[in-house]
Amino acid sequence: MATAPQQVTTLSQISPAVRDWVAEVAGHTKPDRVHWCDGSDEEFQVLRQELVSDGELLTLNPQTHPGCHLYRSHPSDVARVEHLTFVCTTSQADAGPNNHWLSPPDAHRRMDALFNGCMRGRTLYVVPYCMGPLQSPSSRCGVEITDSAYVVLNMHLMTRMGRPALERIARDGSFVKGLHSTGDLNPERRFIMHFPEELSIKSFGSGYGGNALLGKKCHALRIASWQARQEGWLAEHMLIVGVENPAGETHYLACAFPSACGKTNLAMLIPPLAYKGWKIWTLGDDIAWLHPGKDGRLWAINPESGYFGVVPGTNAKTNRNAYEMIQHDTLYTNVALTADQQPWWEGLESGQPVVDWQGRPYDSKRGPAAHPNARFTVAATQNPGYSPLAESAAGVPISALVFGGRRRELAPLVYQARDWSHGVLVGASVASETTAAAVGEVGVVRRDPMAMKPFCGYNFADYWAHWLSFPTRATKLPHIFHVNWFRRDKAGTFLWPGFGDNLRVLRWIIDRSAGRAAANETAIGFLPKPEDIDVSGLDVSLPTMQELLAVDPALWRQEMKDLGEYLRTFGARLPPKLMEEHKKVLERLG
Ligand code: SAT
Ligand code: MN
Repeated sequence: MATAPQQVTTLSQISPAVRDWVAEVAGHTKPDRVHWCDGSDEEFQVLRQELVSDGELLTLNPQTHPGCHLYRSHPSDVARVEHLTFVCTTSQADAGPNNHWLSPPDAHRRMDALFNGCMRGRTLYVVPYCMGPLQSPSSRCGVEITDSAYVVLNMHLMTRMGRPALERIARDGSFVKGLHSTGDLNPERRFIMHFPEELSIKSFGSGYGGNALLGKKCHALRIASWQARQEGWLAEHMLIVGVENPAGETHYLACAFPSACGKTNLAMLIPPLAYKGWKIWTLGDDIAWLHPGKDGRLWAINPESGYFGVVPGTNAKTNRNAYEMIQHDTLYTNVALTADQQPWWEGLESGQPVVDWQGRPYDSKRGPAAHPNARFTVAATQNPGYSPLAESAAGVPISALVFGGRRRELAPLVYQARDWSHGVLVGASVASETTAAAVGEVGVVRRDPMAMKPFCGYNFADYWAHWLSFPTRATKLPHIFHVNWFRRDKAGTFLWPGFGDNLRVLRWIIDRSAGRAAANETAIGFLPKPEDIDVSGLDVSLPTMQELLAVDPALWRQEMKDLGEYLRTFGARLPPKLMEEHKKVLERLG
């Protein structure tokens, strides 16, 4: 195991800035050992075996689930903690009302006290990583220092981690510094702090997902969104999917939905049986970095190389590819177990839970067997629909951007914004029922503009102004759409089947983008007529389609009023153009 960087690569390939920073952190946190990760499979296996020997990881049934392991996080540490997540900019206004804020000196003081000596008795792992294909000019590197081997295993699967990243950092000259310790997991001593002006992150007291895998939400969204604004691109909470029709024409869509609203399922969609010859190519399931290309289009890369997906609900019917992908070489977090050590979760549709996610004998009175935010971590290459273009340095050209939320009422199945500026308003208006992905009440509708509420590393008002600037940066911008798979009737039943059948809606979106589908012009944008969405073979009646595609002016006036109130909380920094778009919709509603 590499205890010094020159055991990973030659001295000339090591950035002195990385070496000095690691030495400084080690001096402060006082680990017993330092391990520089080379990113090799051997390293992954050794670390995994160490965790198994320590009892931190459980080997799952090797006959049914070869290479699969279960990790149980602390019961108080099972989701992102938005109330403990801060953006620390010199001026509070730069962080905006959408972020918790502390001044950088205050935040550093608080975090440095927590980190002081916190790695005594532990190993400090140095994890150099690259977000995006190693050869892509759009990619950005970082180094995460962590005292959790579980985090290292996740970073190995989720990012391009190890020697090549360390070497690229020496060439790039800059990198994001991410310092992480699980500390004592005391929720009172848990903070996730971002310093976008310094390109650094400090995270203490959690070992879970977006709190601890610093390449993901902390770097690839919060810090990257800040950098993207300065450099003229976009870092978004979007899946990237390619849809190939039977004629062999492929369109790439980037779609933003809040956490746990089906991004992984949409990115890995299985076409309905009647859709012979249609193919779905997954580029990414969570994050997209979008750059204006020389040809005037927006080009997307996925900064990640793995999936950290919600397990409950995954089965051969809802997402066959995801289900098959997680039968081997998968790291499970917080699922239940069957009597023969197979992973089990609600919605699996076979087997019986015997041990719950906390390791206790399963008792239905205590709630679900698997935690509702139980996750799988898996390399993206295990997905049968993984697009070879996910490794392309240039990324893929985007035909349409799609926003959506989880809303039982109001938002129709699909509508198209009138133009880019109106599309920015549509994105800013996204609202969704909260899910188990973050600590807090579940099922409450809240504004989640562009699905970035928990992830935008700066003031939303400036973010919308940045979005509105894109017509000056790119001449062939994609069309913008809004979808809602989650409409329900009065009895609470879903009106739309969702999952694979969402392809029927994507098809209309693609045809609109290609200028070959009709639409009704309404006050909120362009909507398909019921007959424009192919429902052949589906048990969805015409009245249901009419309900799914209805725009009720009274309800929408109320929605626009609420949206106006929300937007005005951003005060004087709000771009006037956004309020003009808002006014235009209200006028059209009459
Ligand atoms: O815990 S994560 O932030 O990585 C997952 C999510 O909330 O999308
Ligand atoms: Mn996400």
